[in-house]
Amino acid sequence: MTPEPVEQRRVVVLISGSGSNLAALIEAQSHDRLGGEIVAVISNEPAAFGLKRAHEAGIEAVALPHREYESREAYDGALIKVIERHEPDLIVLAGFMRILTPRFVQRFMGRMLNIHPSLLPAYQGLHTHARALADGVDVHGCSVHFVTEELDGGPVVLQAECRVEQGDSEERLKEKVHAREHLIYPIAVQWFLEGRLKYAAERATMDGHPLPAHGMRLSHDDAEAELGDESDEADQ
Ligand code: NHR
Ligand code: GAR
Repeated sequence: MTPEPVEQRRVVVLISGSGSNLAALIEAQSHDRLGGEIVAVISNEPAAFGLKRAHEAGIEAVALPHREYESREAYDGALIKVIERHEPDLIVLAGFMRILTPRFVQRFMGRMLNIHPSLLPAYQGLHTHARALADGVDVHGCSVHFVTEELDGGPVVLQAECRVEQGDSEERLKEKVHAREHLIYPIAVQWFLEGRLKYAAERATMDGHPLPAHGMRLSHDDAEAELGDESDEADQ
């Protein structure tokens, strides 16, 4: 008997900029560590470098400039149409810089992840590294969370810590956090696509168990051990 062909899980990635997280996801996919296939990359910024990365990887790259729409509602309506053409199982926000309307979020609720450059619930919103430095915190990091209507407020899945060292500049801190983002995002995506990670009753569950409010957390030392002294190739 011929086995049933295995349907690949389908991922659409939304970006606005460099797309280094996208590169980490593409890299994971190329090693069969993503649990699915990136079928399209969409950017609201036509000049985003991430669109080039997608194109070079043979992935459909779509520029959908928000400036050409007269309202957020109109833009999100157009975005929904493009996304639905690709019939995704998961939508991944990877440095996507536009706040999404309630209508958009409701349409894809429970199958949309974001990576945010802080240990949520600390430093929701923008300029997270500068704010962490200004506060003099010892520990900073990043979080993968389900996207809900509440900006950066959806249930957290996975975090990675990063120690803030004396003299760290905003740029240096951003680099350290990026390396951790590139480590944890492909893992969270794989968990979702394998059906282990789910969104249920406004919480994230892993293997059927509700996760704590801050999700699972990779400590600074564990992250360092994982990263070793390999350079972070995705971060260019
Ligand atoms: N949309 C919803 N509904 N919920 C979330 O949790 C979202 C979201 C859209 C994006 C990413 C988020 C982040 O990780 C994200 C999470 C953009 C802004 C913002 O203020 C804030 C948070 C995030 C992304 N954007 C401005 C706006 O008016 C534009 C800023 C710019 O273009 O530079 O949309 O931090
Ligand atoms: C990442 O650090 C991501 O956490 C952050 O933007 C960067 C995108 O980098 N996201 C936000 O700030 C969302 N508001 P990338 O384009 O190289 O992946």
